[in-house]
Amino acid sequence: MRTKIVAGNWKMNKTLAEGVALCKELQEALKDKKTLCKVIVAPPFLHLASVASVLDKGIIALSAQNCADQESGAYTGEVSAAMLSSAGVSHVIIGHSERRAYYHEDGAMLARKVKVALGHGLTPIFCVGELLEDRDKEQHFSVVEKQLNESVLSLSSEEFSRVIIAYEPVWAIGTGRTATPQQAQDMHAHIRKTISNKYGTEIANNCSILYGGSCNASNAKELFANPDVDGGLIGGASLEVAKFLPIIEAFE
Ligand code: 3PY
Repeated sequence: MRTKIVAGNWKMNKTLAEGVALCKELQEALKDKKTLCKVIVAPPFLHLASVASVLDKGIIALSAQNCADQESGAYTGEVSAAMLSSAGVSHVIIGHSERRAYYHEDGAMLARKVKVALGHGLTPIFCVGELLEDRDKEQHFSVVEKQLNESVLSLSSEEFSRVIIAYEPVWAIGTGRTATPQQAQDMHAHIRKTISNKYGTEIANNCSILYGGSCNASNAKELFANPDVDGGLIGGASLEVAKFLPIIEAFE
């Protein structure tokens, strides 16, 4: 049975005090619950060390939203994988479509980020997803396959087995539009097949593939019921416990 996961991507939201308070409230709500999935939160960089000091990692794991593609040195404004690891971070989101689009992160740069993250014991949550025009041209499968090929499919089997994949169709991010459960299942099955072709069925079957893109309390159950959807990477709905908790509880 592969790990089911619900991860909250806070993006650039919450002050430091609000972020720490949100984590404490979420932890309190989860403390005595038997959840069927692993819960991860991904606050902004600035919040990570403070959040780490109040989190019980057995209840909530901590992720960054990005990391540098270099080890260390003269890279003003960057945060390295080693720094994240030293602050108690265990996961890092890499290749979110907002980073690809607004900060021009390409496949080669993302491949370096994945490698550096793995080298410091971090688990990459590697994001893929097509634009609406790709889907309209029926090129969504090939676009996602290319993103995988460019950045994660040249890892060794041992390295790849530590990677989580998140499928986030760009047309569903921040738009209120969600992929239908069938669209999500079809893409997740395609991703798993692509992984299997490269690394074999065992590694493919053990890989958690999350759905992201306007996933919320009202659609999570239907999305997560699909055999190849192993949970969600949640944007806006992770910013309030009342909205995030029902998503965590959506597994049956
Ligand atoms: C969204 O749900 O909008 C996301 O981008 C999650 O990463």
